Amino acid sequence: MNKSREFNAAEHQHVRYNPLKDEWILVSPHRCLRPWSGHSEPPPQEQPPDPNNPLKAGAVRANGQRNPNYTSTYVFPNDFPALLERGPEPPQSDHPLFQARQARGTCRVMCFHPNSAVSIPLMSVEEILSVVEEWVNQTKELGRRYTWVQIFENKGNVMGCSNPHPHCQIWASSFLPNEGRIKDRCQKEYYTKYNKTLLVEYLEMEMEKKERIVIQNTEWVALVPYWATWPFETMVLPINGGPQRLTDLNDQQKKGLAEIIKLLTTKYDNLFSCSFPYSMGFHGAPTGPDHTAGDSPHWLLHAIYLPPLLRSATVKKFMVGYEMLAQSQRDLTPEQAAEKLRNCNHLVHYKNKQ
Ligand code: H2U
Repeated sequence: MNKSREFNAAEHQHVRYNPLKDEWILVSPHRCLRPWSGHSEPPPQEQPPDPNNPLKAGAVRANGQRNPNYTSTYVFPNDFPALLERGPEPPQSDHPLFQARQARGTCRVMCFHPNSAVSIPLMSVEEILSVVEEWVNQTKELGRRYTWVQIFENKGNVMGCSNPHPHCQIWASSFLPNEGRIKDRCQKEYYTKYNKTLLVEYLEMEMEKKERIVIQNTEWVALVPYWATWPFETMVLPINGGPQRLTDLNDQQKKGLAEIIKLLTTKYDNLFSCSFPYSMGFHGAPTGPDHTAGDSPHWLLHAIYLPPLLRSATVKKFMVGYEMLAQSQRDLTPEQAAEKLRNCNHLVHYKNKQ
């Protein structure tokens, strides 16, 4: 260990600022000096696909409806939606401690592929491109009516994913949820203060520093954010043109997004030789009748991957005690996580190795 008093981010405890959320995170890299073999443990046993999975092509769902024999992506209304299109308004209170507002919305499930045995990294770029195109269509359609369209994929039991068929969910709401509201405020404040888009400037600096970049192509960069909270958290950012929403993407950006998603998720799976669990999703400028395209120069569209695994396929990071009661904490630095991911094979998936 470097015993000198000079600060070294890879050795010495410090807190880092997340300007997107106005939050701090405690980084404790000295705890990584605990021995870590770095080897991969055997992956958890994967179950064979359930022939009656309700998300499969041709299967009967919980509400008795039969899915068509779809061959690409397929979107259907969630049979157990958390948000409904209509509902009575809650009574208004004039007391600041008892505020309630109306919440309207709709929830959909989007199957990525008819085959239950595949996941995004095992799909072809063309198949992932169909997913990207459907994400854009859904955002376009729902964004006309709703303020926020949240696309998210929960992958793996450990993330509470209830169904192993490759799919994501789309929840569109009449209100700005907390994450979107805080990011909107922080980016707006930054833009007002510096006359620059926070994430455009951040990406420029990251591309110069190159310390936290995991992989890039001509259109996108995947990096571990300086302020990452989850051990192998990444953000995928567009290099060109500053798209604010998924609906701003041109054909090249859509194709590039499909490519980088495949490469990044292949790295993830290869890191611990397992189907890497995560929650991922997109954040872009708010939508709805109040927000017309191009009116949010403080926003840059980005994807976020939040995976819980820490040391192996079976050792996950818990965000519990200190994290729940004080603030997020990590051991591995974002730079170390980026290096590990950079060094992972992204061309051959471990399941396809000879
Ligand atoms: P998760 O795996 O991320 O939980 O998503 C699966 C969703 O699919 C879940 O929200 C829905 C569940 O409500 N679903 C249906 O809408 N119909 C079904 O027949 C099974 C599951």
